[in-house]
Amino acid sequence: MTSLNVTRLAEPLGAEITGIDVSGPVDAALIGAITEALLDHHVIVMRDQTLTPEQQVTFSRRFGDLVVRVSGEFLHPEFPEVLILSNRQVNGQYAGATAAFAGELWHTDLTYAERPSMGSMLHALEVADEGGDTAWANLYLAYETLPEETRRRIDGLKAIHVRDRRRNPRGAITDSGGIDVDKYYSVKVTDSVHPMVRTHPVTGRKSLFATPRFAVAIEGMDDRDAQPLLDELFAHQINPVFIYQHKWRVGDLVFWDNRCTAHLAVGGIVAPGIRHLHRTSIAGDRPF
Ligand SMILES: O=C(O)CCC(=O)C(=O)O
Repeated sequence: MTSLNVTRLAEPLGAEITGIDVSGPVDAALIGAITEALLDHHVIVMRDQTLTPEQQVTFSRRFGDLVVRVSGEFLHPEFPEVLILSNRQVNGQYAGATAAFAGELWHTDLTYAERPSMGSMLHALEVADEGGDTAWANLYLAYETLPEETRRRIDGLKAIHVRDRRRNPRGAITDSGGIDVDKYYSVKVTDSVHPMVRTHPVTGRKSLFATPRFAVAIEGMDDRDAQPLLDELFAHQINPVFIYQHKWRVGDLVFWDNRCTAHLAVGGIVAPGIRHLHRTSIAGDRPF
């Protein structure tokens, strides 16, 4: 078994891996060790990587098929599996998705899909001196620390997950960065219904599975009851004791497990800081 140099970064989740290079051929033993670190720490930061978009796609594919986002905006022209996140402006247009389209609300990736992402990777090509952190929350802990009565209340309930922020009471876009929001959401995507308590398909642990970005309602429950319950769960899941906040370094390749975490683009990039990242997302199973 390949052993990795893994150092925990925070109590609730997050670990750093040094001394590996995933740009070229990666053997099955190393993939196995990275998978084990992901299951143990939920967010892993592989330091000092230099990956072309093609190399990131090749490495990400070792963990499953990749998901291409349904709207064409912000996709890499040669490798559409790569979503570009950037605050750089070229001819008055952003060179990639800004936080309004990638992360300014707490979320778990692609839960509006029937089979949400199992995990995603972000590779930092440029980072700002100040601001632009990403925060992750451990949703196993969020579930386990709910009052017993709330746990009992949500066990068996299902939330309705919606891509279109215009249909989300918590989702108003305040700064679209010049993107036509109506056009962006004109791609029709069927809503998905997922259990609010999810069992991780590998570890068997239960986690809270609803975030403010995508979960807008509870199946079969009147909004007068559902919205306060969602508010309570959303407030609970971002207790600082569940969170690791990552300050990016150039070369970081962060891989997180979407089956037990939520994350947020914290924002606050101080001009003239430029933050430019490439993201890939790996297909997952139907939550149960
Ligand atoms: O930009 C960030 O910090 C987070 C991006 C994000 O939420 C995502 O890629 O899903």
